[in-house]
Amino acid sequence: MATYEELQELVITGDKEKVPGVVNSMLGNKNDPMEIISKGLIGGMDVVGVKFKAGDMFIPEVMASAHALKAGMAILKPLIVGDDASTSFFIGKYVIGTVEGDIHSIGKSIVAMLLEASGFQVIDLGVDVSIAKFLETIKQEKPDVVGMSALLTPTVPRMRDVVEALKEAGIRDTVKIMVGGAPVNQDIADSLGADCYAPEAQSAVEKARALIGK
Ligand code: B1M
Repeated sequence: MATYEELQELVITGDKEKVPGVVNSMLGNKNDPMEIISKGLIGGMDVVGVKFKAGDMFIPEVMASAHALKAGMAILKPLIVGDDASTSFFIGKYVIGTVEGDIHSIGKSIVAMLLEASGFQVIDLGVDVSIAKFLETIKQEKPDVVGMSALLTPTVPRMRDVVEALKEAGIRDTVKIMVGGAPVNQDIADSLGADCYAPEAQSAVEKARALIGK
């Protein structure tokens, strides 16, 4: 029987060919899709992070791990989100992106996926999103919440730039602002002028719902 440890190992070794088979076998064994994500896929990525920091893994290997994780997510996402978002009733609109200068996508995409699963209409701007792009999208789409992700310490100040740009445009109070990502914490979120900080994906959903009173 496939185990979470086995799946973690495939993420760590970047084996994107074998990941779908193991994920499908776990689903066949009635493992919960969210647990497969958190214990298997993210569990493996956590080990990758430790090895990368220690200099035991390098960028091409980390990329391979990211691809392996995505191969698993491709199977699991429809089970969590459903594949016909168009007919769902949205509880609110959420614009999300990774800030300028930062191309880390995995955590942001997981947050986006869970928000969608929870009933939000999510507009995912992707990575390396400029201040102008956030501003323009917020003006056009009038979301209830805008979420910014940063994984690099030097890109965290871009979140403040977006908050300042919203103030300058006179629309700061029309949207709630959530921030997250490994180098962010509650104190930083407060100092940036965000409405909310979420340390991981599930709390991002709970806090987003609270921000819009749902
Ligand atoms: Co990069 N990287 N990376 N990397 N990378 C980190 C972030 C780093 C901590 C590694 C390390 O040194 N230990 C370090 C940053 C140090 C710092 O500044 N604090 C780092 C570095 C330095 C770099 C480069 C500069 C390396 C180089 O080129 N020398 C470079 C930067 C490129 C750039 O962005 N301009 C770089 C590149 C890459 C890859 C491209 C190889 C790859 C990204 C692939 C991709 O995303 N498509 C990569 C990866 C994979 C990592 C690590 C190993 C894993 C990140 C990840 O995906 N984690 C990472 C080490 C680590 O984090 N331990 C590292 C899994 C993911 C599920 O977690 O993203 O934290 P996370 O998301 C969580 C929460 O943070 C939260 O919820 C998510 C799910 O629970 N969350 C939010 C995230 N966003 C949120 C938003 C919210 C709310 C919650 O509201 C809006």
